[in-house]
Amino acid sequence: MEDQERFVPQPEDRFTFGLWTVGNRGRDPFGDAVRPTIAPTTIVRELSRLGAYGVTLHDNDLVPIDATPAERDRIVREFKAALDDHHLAVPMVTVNLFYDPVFKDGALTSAAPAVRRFAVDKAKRAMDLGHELGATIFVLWGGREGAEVDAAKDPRDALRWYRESLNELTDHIIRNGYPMRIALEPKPNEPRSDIYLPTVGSMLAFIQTLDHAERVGVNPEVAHAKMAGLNPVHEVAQAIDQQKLFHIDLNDQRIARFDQDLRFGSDDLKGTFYLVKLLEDSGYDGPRHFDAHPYRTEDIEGVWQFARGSMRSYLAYREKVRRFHQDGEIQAVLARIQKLHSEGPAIDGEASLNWWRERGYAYEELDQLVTELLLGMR
Ligand code: GCO
Ligand code: MN
Ligand code: MN
Repeated sequence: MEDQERFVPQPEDRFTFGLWTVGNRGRDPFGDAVRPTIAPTTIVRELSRLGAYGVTLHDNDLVPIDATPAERDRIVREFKAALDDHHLAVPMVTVNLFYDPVFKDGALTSAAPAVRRFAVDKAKRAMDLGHELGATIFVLWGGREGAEVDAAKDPRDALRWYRESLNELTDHIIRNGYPMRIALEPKPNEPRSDIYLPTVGSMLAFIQTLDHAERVGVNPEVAHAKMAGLNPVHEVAQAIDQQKLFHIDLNDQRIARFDQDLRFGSDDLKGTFYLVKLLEDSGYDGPRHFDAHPYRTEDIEGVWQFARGSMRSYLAYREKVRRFHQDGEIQAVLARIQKLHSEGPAIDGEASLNWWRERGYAYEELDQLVTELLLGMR
């Protein structure tokens, strides 16, 4: 295939973007917006033109929190018309439980029953909206579910409220007959000093305590794992191992920084390669969802460059994975390593252990080949 064609995204590649990603206006804690608002229907048109499969949204990315029922219906109708016109899907929706000041000390884990009630009802309405748009995945990111002052709230209470809320949400799905599953998104901190259930592992353990564990999985994010100092590939692998990878947020992040939301694959080449390799080799067939922000330096043109670049990079990494599997030298080293393990001396006491003590594993050779593959030398 021609180089140009090979990296042109197609709907079957299942690339999706949140309305809030390309729509991000570049606000940060130190400065105001640098870009105008882009209408959701414009985002739909542009993403479709660029070859994306779908778009995702928080309830309030589309419908303002104070919209009347009539306004809500009109907005949803116009949005659906744009989706139809441009053949874009909405595989996932989520709920904003972090922006409204009412959530400043948590939504589903607020100690105030009235706040928890409002949060659960808001999430149910977002599920209804999602179902109306055809979404089968509901992401829950508990950005405000955390603490600065542990004296104020017993974390065991917070977990109990979290569990009760989630049980009510799975009941809502089941009672309405929605073909929908929930994907919990862990993050260690930001905006809270510490967020409850900060890693994929903690989420997976918590899910087992829910009434309908089969309906709940995870939505790991590259940046969140790195913020916790973890290896995102290992986090995602554990989710796959438990058949709980319901969705994924792709972006990039430097270790020990604030939440950067960098363009997918733009910083950590080797880490990204292994992540794409894992997704492709495991047969993950869910959306490849980008949750990142264009740099604050960009105008609208830069926003579309960002979207195009995210998808092109995924395809370029995928191509490298293909080459990895086809590269004679890499495969020969792998075969040697495999042979070493299968044909090395079996368990027969000290003699065999000494043999294994002295053995080299050829991982230097393998790693150099991977490095050269990524540097375009192979
Ligand atoms: C973040 C999160 C969010 C969530 C989104 C979907 O760090 O702010 O990654 O972008 O993914 O709210 O629930
Ligand atoms: Mn994030
Ligand atoms: Mn995310």
